[in-house]
Amino acid sequence: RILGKSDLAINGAAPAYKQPLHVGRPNIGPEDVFFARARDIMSSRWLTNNGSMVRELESRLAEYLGVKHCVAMCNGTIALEIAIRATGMTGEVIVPSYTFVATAHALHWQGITPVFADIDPDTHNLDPSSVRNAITSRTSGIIGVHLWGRPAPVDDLQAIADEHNLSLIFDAAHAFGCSYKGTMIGSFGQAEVLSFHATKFYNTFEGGAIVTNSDGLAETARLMRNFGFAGYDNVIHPGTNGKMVEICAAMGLTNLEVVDSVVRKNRDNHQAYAEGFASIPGLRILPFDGSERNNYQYVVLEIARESHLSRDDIIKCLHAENILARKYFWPGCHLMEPYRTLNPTAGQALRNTEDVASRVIVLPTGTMISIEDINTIVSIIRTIAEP
Ligand code: T4K
Repeated sequence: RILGKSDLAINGAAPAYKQPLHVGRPNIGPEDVFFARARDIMSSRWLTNNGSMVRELESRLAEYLGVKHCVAMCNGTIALEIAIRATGMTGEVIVPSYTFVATAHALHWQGITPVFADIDPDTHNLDPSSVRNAITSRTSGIIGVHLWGRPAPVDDLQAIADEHNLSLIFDAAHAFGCSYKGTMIGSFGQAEVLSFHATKFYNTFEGGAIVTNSDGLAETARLMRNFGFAGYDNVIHPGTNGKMVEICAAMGLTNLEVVDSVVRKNRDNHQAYAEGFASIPGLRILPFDGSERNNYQYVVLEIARESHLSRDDIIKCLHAENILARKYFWPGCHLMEPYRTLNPTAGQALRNTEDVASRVIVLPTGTMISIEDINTIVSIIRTIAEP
């Protein structure tokens, strides 16, 4: 129990937790169901290369998301790389800097320059006017990110893409099961890219997918995922190895069974955090739009600009208690290498990105966190916040 400052681990007390409380603990479906599928894989002797579990997962996911095609991949980063190539992006592509570095690396890895645009500090998502300012004669596309599972300004970005004849895809790594204006994320832009990494709302151990309503793009993505093979010995396209293995698909099929219960748990956790912080001045939990579908996977605590509290002091204090809160996505990609040196910001200062990245803490949630844990975390932060 944390009653006063002397109960805090940074002041010499025992930590609140003996074992670390992590952000990003995997949400997992019924183990017996998974192991039964694993046994089927063993007896079938079909481990990868477009196996039956991958095909079943693809059709279940496409149906769930209401999108025509789902092409499963080994992870979200390779899926991004393939989507970038399949949509013909070259030269420069505009992305937010306030995202996981994979969004930028997927471009740089392929010799394309990620040009960073700033965010709207209220939504943490791309600011369309900054995107407009970043367009040059070399720009070929835009990658919007639905950060924290909260939709990017889809309509505005589509309008800019149409006006300037640019490709538009979305990094939907955080947004499985979320909606924009009532339509499930997955159908926007030319394609959207999902991540099913262990830490995501929905996981396949590692994994990802390109989802699209375009027959042509889906076909190209399928070719690229498997070295360009169109049948035995017949290579008709450049490609790589982006295939999802059967055991990952087995995990995906199993975890689909608990998607609704994980949303409920995440929503309850989110609400408990929001209520807990409502009475602490200068702190707020970034809200989700209750009229949309959300996965509530990220609990983002924002420290007000004018607050006397320092984000890094709070993190230090939580880590001392074995609560491993994270500074996602500090400091912003443009301040990480190689981008810090290359400085691809089209001359724009990314003030909102740097400001938000210095004031955000992501807190533990998911099926492994209890309401009691949340009350403990809130009371520790309340104690730190007291004068
Ligand atoms: N685009 C965006 C916007 C993304 O956020 C990501 C991935 C991608 C693209 C790329 O998708 P993938 O290629 O990853 O499919 C983690 C994840 O590795 C990464 O997938 C994710 N974003 C990012 C937001 O988080 P780190 O560097 O924070 O990972 P790490 O090892 O520190 O683990 C995070 C936390 O999760 C720790 O507190 C430990 C806990 N954890 C982790 C694993 C793997 C577990 O409890 N169990 C586990 O099995 O990047």
